[in-house]
Amino acid sequence: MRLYNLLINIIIVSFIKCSQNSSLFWGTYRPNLYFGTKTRSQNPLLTGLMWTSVNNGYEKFVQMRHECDQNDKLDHYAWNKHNGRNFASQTLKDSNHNVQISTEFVKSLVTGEHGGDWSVRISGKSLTEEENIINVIFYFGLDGEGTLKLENEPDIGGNTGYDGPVFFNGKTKDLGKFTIGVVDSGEERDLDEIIPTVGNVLPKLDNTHVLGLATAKDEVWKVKKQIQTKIVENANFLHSKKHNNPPLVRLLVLPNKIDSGSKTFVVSKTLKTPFQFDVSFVSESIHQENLQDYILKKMTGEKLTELISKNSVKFDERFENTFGLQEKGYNEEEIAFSKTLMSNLIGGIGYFHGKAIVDRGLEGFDADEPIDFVDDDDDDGGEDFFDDGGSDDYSANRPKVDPKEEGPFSLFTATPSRPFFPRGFLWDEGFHQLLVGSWDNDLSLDILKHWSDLIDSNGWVAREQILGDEARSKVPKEFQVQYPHFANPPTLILALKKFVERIATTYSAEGSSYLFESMKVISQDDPLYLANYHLLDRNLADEYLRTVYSNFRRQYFWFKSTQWGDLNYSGRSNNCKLAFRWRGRSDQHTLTSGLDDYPRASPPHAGELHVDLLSWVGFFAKTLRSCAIELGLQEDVREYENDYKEMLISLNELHWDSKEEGFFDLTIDEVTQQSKKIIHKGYITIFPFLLQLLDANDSKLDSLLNLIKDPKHLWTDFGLASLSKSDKLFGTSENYWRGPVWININYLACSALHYYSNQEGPYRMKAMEIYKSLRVNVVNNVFKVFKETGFMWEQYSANDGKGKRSHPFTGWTSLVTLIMAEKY
Ligand code: 6A9
Repeated sequence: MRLYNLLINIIIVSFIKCSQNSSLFWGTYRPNLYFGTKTRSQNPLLTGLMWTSVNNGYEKFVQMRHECDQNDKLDHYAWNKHNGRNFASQTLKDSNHNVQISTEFVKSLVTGEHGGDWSVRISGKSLTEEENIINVIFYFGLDGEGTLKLENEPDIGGNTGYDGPVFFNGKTKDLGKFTIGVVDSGEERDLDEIIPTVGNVLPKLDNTHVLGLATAKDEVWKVKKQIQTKIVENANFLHSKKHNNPPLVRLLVLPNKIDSGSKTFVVSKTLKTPFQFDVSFVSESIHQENLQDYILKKMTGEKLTELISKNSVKFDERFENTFGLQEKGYNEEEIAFSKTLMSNLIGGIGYFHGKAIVDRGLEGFDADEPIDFVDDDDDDGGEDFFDDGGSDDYSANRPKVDPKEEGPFSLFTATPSRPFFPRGFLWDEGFHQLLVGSWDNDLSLDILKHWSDLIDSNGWVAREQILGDEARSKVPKEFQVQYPHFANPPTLILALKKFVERIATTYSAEGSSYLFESMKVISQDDPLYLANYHLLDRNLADEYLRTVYSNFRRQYFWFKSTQWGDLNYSGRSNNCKLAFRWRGRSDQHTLTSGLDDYPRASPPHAGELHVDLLSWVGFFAKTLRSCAIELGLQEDVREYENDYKEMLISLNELHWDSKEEGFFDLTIDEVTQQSKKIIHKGYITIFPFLLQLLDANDSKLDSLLNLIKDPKHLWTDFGLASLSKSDKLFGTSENYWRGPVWININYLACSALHYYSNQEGPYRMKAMEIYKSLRVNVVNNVFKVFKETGFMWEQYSANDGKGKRSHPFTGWTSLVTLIMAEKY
């Protein structure tokens, strides 16, 4: 009998598991595009959106929007709501083409095996009184095996196009059989009436035009060029027929030609504002009825309007239940802003598959001597971080250059910035998952699992995940190679820590009743249910934890065995056993630390010790300890406790300076050969505080609080500055981490201040006061700049609070939502 129950349980669990995964099969996983979807599979079906205006001349026409690009100068583009599973709505304001586009995506979670059905509504309106004519293109392509076919009678002439909806059917291993429909749902177009035509050879503008291309595997992402070429060729061809100089609008139309063996279909519409049409994908596996009917009756038009508004209301309710911003007194505009922050982090999630480039030529070499990058000292003080091309040159004695392809690997991850860095970054991701996980536990676990699978057998994981050609196309050659002896802060354990805390709250007396009660009233395909799946059974939670734990443990030992610091220099405390040094430094940069140009010892020295790295590894030990407790691994617990104790000793004895009252890096003086501190007050000075490694009674906490709240040092009206305003290097050179305010570190500061203001101790009230004003400063400034510019930014000026560098930067800047909600 028990065996029977067990069996049933296994079947149920694996069934739910399957729908759990399949609810993440489809998504807006091409964050580098203004809009695009993708399946999480190795032969994905990709879709994408493009638009341009056609009545403003040829020069404007060729500025066709596709990939997010700062040079497009969109006034604004952002997801207003995105729940990560089945609903996403975005607005894109493009005054250069005088149009505002909306993309509203809805997915059914009645999933079957192939990820369910979805629809996206594309709509547009003019930004002025005048109406406008926009060419909108939607394409879908198979990257790999499978077939795709147009179901409408083909347009033999090539220029008439299709009146009414167009349908395609296809079949792949991962998707089974499916149908795609493109259906008008807005007003009639009437363009053929208002735009003069001469002769009947010219394309009908009220019709939809379809091009089929035989794209090769992994080439669908390059399709824009081909499309543009085809349109221009067609325009030239039509023009050559000399129809009394018809207007450009009549000529710039996609030809209706279908290559044999087409893998990509491009659907083009010339539309008068306001316009609206729907694209829908339905999977045969979950339907009995005719799929075209199903698309027309259930997935588009009024039905879709209903689905969108229902999901939108649900999103709002869940957002308030999760973050309680209304209850905290925020107004509607502030709450909408905060939804935008979170939605863009989630809308920045992508799925990447492909090879990485790794140079293992140096592995094992760096036993005692650093093989450091050498700067070519051409610091020109320019704004552009990437100007400093010299920082990646190796010194002449570099033993071997041996970059090789590895993989393919698959990575599901959020991204820091859609136009600039649409790929995974190790230490950014840990910050991202703080917010993702507080919204959707299981989405975060899925991402964390992908990253933990990338930790190699030595315990290393590359800082930048540049997987496949599409991702690589955005990265200059000299930045593509990853090195297996270079680190990056192990922030993924921030996410792991949060998961362990969620397990603890769920299984505490109040927590469990709350979660389980709320789960009872919703169906099992509700996004909220799927979001909490692994928390509904402690065994399942622990099973997950166990799989990732062993990988992170390996990463922990990798840090200890490769990033150790040399304690055998004179003038260093003999009480100390553990200290650390970032490998891969150059004179001006420590890219590995994540705080790229924060001033360190110059020139670099093999005897350096880095306080931020020691803090990270200490935090790592502390977090793995709590994982090991949850998993009942006593020996591991003791091991982390011993390490942690040693690391605290090193922090205090090596890095603390009682005169300067802060924690600092150490190096070896070239002349005296003595150990000395590198005094640059800033983020590094307060790292043990940021990661909550200090005891609440420690007077060092008081010193650091004084440094933080001092306007001559870190305090600004916009958040904490990365480098003290009194430091001689403040604001100098690239000025990347030499002053500007970064939100990830300000989140850590808020979190630590909140923690210390809730701990008994002499500095409690002081921490509380600072906390309150820091929180208000950070939130108000990011909000203000968002209102003024329409964007979230990579960093904010310490002088005037203005947004700086990449934008939209929707990675860790989105942590402002957690600061508003006071979720730490
Ligand atoms: C080089 C240039 C289009 C720099 O957010 C990602 C990282 C952070 O992890 C790091 O702490 N950013 C911060 O100092 C951006 C780094 C991007 C490097 C990409 C290729 C491509 O130019």
